[in-house]
Amino acid sequence: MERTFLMVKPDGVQRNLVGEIVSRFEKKGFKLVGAKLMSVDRALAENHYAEHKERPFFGDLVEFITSSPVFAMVWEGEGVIATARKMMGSTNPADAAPGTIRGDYGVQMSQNIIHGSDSPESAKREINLFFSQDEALTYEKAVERWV
Ligand code: RTP
Ligand code: MG
Repeated sequence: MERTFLMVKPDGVQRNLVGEIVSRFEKKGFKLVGAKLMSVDRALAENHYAEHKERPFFGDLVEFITSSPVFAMVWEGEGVIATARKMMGSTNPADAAPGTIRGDYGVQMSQNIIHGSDSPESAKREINLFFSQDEALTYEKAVERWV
């Protein structure tokens, strides 16, 4: 079954949005298979955002993501990578549709509350970067029969 890496960024944790965000993905019908509150060190941040290394905002992005704890998660379900991105909304909260996480709670590009993997390749890479094998679980949920 498909898996994705989602992370409530420091602004989302500080603003008490962890529960709200977890709730949205639970209610949608996805399965939480891994989660932890953690600090991101510089090496992990630079590795995670390596694709943006040459961009002018890279330094600020690394500074921001290491500034305060994040809530890292692995979610499982049919089409979860693309659907989670839709539920998050556009990168810039100013452009994100109401009803999406960024559309409902964000104002600025640099504080857009949540990260989500953008492809199967990045999902695999990011899950392995943030979670050890035994931290992402495999288990049955009775409710799956009803979703
Ligand atoms: P993310 O990786 O955080 O889930 O966001 P995303 O895929 O929607 O956007 P991406 O292009 O991967 O950019 C990563 C993060 O960098 C910040 N950013 N700032 N100032 C700028 O022009 C700019 N562009 C991107 C955003 O915080 C974005 O989430
Ligand atoms: Mg991205």
